[in-house]
Parts: sequence; C-alpha cells; structure tokens
Amino acid sequence: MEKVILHVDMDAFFASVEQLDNKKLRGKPVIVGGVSERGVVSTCSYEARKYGVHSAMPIFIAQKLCPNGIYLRTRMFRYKEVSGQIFNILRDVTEIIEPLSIDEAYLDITNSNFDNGMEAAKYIKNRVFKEIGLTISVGISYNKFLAKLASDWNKPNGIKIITKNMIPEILLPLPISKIHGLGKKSVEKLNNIGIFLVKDLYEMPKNFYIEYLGKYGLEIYDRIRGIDNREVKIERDRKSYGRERTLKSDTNEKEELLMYLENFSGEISKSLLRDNVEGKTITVKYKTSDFQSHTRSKTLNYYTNNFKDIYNTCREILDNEEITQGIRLIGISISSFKENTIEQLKLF
Ligand code: TTP
Ligand code: MG
Repeated sequence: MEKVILHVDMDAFFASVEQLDNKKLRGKPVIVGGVSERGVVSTCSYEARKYGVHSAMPIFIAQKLCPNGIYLRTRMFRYKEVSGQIFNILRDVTEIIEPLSIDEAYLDITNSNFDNGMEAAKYIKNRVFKEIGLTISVGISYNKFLAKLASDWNKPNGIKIITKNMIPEILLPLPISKIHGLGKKSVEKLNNIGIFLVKDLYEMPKNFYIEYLGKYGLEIYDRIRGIDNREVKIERDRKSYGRERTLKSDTNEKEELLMYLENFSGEISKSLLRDNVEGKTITVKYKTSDFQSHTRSKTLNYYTNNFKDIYNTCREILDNEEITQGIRLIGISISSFKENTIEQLKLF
C-alpha cells in the first residue's frame, strides 16, 4: 500500500515566537541571533527576508542590509517550550513521528484515523494556529523526500501535496539545490559542468551519479525519480509518553489543574492503547510562576494504559502537593514500560 507521509516545519520559528510574545514586533523585520560582533543570524521573520537577510548570515551584514530591523537575542527555553506544544499536537495525529529539529518532523499517517493527508495537514495547521498562534507549513506525499520538498513549496503557512502522477514532471524544472541530500559541494560540482536543473541531472546515465556523487549517488538517482524507501523512524528508545501545557494564566486552583490532568490522562491513554503499550510510573510535572520545575512520580505495582489508573494516580500526586504559588505549566507522563510492549513499539 502507498504510504502517506507528512513533513511539517514551522515558519520562521524563533522569530515567529518573538512576534507571538510581543505584539509590537508583528509585521516587522525581526532578526534573532547572537548579538555579539561575531554573532550570526539564527533566523529572521519573512519581513526581514525581503532585505536578503537569512539564517547563518553574520549579524553585521544583516545590519547593513536591514538597518531598521529589530535584533533580538535567542530565548531557547521559550522555543523549546513552544516546540513541546507543537509536538503534543502532532502526537494526537500519530505516534509515528520522527523529529528532525526543534521545529520540524516527519509523520507517517498511513494507519492513522485520518482519511487522507490533506485532512491531517489541515487539522495540524488549525490546531497549531488556534492553540499556539503560529503558522506551520505542511507537505504531503508518499515518501519522505517528496513530503519535505512539498512543505517548502508554499512557505510560509503553506500546504502542498505531491502525488505519484506528478512525477517526474513537477521535479524537472527545479534547481538541483532543492534535492534534499545533495550537499552544497555537490551542487557546486554539478553546476561547474553545466548541470543546474533536476532536468539536466535526470538525463544523465546511472553511472554518472556514482562517479560524481559517490556512495549517495544512487539514492539521488532514485529520489529524482520519486523513489525513497526510508521509513519514518520513531524517536529511538522512546522512554515515555507525555503531555504538558503552558497555561493561559498562572493558577493555583487545584480544580482547574485537575481538569488538565484529566484531559492529558485521556490523551495519553488513547496513544498507549493505540500503540499497545503499558507503563507503570506516572509523573506529574509543574512549573511555578518563578520558573521553578517540580516533578513528582509514583510507580504502581502493575502495568497500565487505562485512563482511570493514570488519572487517579495523577490526582493523588497533586493532592499531596502544597501549592502556594501560581502554576504556569502542568504536564504528566508515563514511563517504565513493560518489556515486550516497547520491543513491539521499536519494531513497529
Ligand atoms: P528552519 O526551519 O530552517 O528555519 P525557520 O523555521 O526559521 O524558517 P522557515 O522554516 O520558515 O524557512 O530552522 C528552525 C529554527 O532553527 C530557526 O527558527 C532558528 C534555528 N536555526 C538556527 O539557529 N540556525 C540556522 O542556521 C538555522 C537554519 C536554523
Ligand atoms: Mg522552520
């Protein structure tokens, strides 16, 4: 059966988070990166890209191109927090997720509850926008290479599907730099002998790929013919299933916190059931308004993936906590899996 693979990638991620957290930055050229003299740009908003600014460019050059830009230091802890929220949403689509970086992942949704890739893509885009307030670009295809190419197609806030009947025509006019897996050096080498477009490369005999590109040559030969058999690899040695959320406003109302725990327990139980996994250590984590993290765990004497077991344990943990400060983030996770179930998960 043909697979359905999604590649998702946040738009101008660090810069978008800055614009999310500070309304005054919206619609403006925002450049995030090291601010020292030798610092480089981590990323910039699409408004700044119009001036030619891009990732990895020295800040002093960016300042020449875009003197009116707003230059900000990175706030990694915040990007990680938002990244966690994004991956929580992705996990509601499937557990077969391969994270590639803080803002990017492959999903294999072939056996998920979604009828097709477009539906799953819209679901992800809607939730990321409504719950987090950011835009994400999604590519849909029947393999990883084409899904990644597709997510870049209509950036920002893009959605694009590449189907089998579009191959190879859709690929032929692209510059070879668009072929994921072809490094900068290889692109230069090929440019030097007059190969600029996929079309030029497509016409070369198989031997040429091996001679010019070495051991990855044959993969490139396949890819531009729409062939890529790489699996979406789930996070290796996965040790826990979890959910967490930064609250809209800090609270120390236990009733409100319990509502979150109930929701999370339901979501985690559903994922565990789907993957046929059972765990026995349940952890509640929360962050207080002063950013202090607290974690409390309880290990049951049996394995479970049952909603009530998870929720009741969380409630017990929370009941034993004295909460004096406001809480800004709450989450739960389950770990210590039954041996055979996690083996199955790896195989799967
Ligand atoms: P990317 O997804 O490559 O870039 P982006 O999300 O900023 O923009 P877009 O996807 O819309 O083109 O990288 C994700 C984040 O990783 C980015 O926001 C900042 C960080 N990053 C660096 O710190 N240095 C880099 O050289 C790159 C490419 C990214
Ligand atoms: Mg991105």
